[in-house]
Order: sequence, then structure tokens, then C-alpha cells
Amino acid sequence: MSTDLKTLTLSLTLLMGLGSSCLGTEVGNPEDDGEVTLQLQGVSELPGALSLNNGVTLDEVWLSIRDTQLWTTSNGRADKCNGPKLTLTQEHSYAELISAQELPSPISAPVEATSYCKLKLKLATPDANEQLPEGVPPAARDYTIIIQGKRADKVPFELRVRDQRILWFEPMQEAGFTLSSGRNPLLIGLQLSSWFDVDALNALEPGEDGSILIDSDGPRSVFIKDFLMRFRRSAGLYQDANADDQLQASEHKLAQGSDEDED
Ligand SMILES: [Ca+2]
Repeated sequence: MSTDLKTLTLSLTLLMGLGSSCLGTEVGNPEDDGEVTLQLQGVSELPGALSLNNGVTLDEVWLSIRDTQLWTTSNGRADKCNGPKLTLTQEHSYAELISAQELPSPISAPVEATSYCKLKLKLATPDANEQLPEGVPPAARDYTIIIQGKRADKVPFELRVRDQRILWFEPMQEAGFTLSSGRNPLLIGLQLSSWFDVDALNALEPGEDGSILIDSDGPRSVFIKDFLMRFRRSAGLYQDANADDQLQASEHKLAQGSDEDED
């Protein structure tokens, strides 16, 4: 594992494929079905699952996502990314990046063997009538990203962010990336050590209980804005070439998380 990127056991396994949506221009029923698995992982350079090279320790990281879609290329070019799209899932998934949980369950669906030019994940809080799966923290009703950790000085902090934007992944190659008719295990790796401006984190004053709360409803909007930019840029879509549910340094990055804000 020494030459590998250390992967924190993240836990989202999304099996992506042709979904149930009828939105927009959808790809037709594939005859040569492939299958895509998409697992989200927190990635760090250091061995020792929770400790990052900047002294920060992460105990729990929850993400709430839905409306996962893939766009096919048209005329073999990813820059004109307006081909038919696949709706992979519209359901909510709650991913915990440290303890390898994905709730309520892995999602699976077939996928067409062709080339793709964009991946979309939408951060979203649940609708009022949606039940949270057992095990998901109640705060996920109001926030899409929930992080519990400690600074290098052991002061605990909690980040609760209500970002409901789309997380786009743009392809590394002009021609996009290809999924085959067999299994296509993919990983979304998030570089945890790039998430925080450590000087800014260390400068935050703990509250009376000795901990730090960074909340979308609170006054630390500058910190949150900087975190969200880092969070979005930290994400990459990778091919899990050896299908071991772990990201190795040798595995190809297919697409890069974007800070673009388009909807
Ligand atoms: Ca691997």
C-alpha cells in the first residue's frame, strides 16, 4: 500500500446504468449492456485512515447526493457535450466516506457501452416526506455535507454545509472516456488533505463547549466558500482497473471535479 494512494474506506457504491428517468434526451435501450459501479472514496497520502498530512483528523464525512447522470459524446468530441444522457439514479444516496457505508443501499443499473463526456452528481437535501435511512445523521435533513473531525491541536470541529449545487466532472481527454460492455468499476476519489485551509481552520475560535461549529447558517461563510471550492476541485473520477474498490496511484483519472456552477 506504500506506493498507493491511501484510501480511507469510503463507502459509496453506486452501480450506475440506464435509469428510470424519462427526462430530456435519453439514450435508448442498450443492446450491449455494460454495468458501471461507482464508489466514492476519501483519499489521503498518509497511511492511517483518518489522519491527514496537514494534522487534521476526520472521523465522519457524509454526503447526500441524487440525480446522477452521464452524458454521451456526440461526434467523438467531449467539448461538444450535448449527446443523449443517461439518468443513472434519481434516488437519494447518503455516502459516508470514512466507514465505507452507502445508504440505503448500493444502486445498480446497466450502462451503454459508448463514450461519455460529463458526469453529474447533485448535492441535495431530502424532500420533507422522505425518510432518512437508518444510520444517517438527522442533520442530513438540512445539510448536504457533514464533517466531524479534529484539528492538529485536537480541538474538535463540525462542518455542516447546505450546498445544493451540481458537482460536475469534466473529462481529462478530448474524446471523453469510454465504458465497455462488461463491468466498469469506477471510483470517485476525493483528496481529503486539500479540503481545508489549515491556517484558517486553526484560527477559528472554539465555542464555550471547546468545539468549533462551522455551519451554513452561521457566520463563517468565507471559510465555507473556500472549503466548497476545495471540495469540488478535490474530486476525480477514476477507473478502478483492478476492481479492488481501492484507488491506486496507477489508476487512470477519467474526469475531474469542476468548480463550475452551471446547472
Ligand atoms: Ca483499484
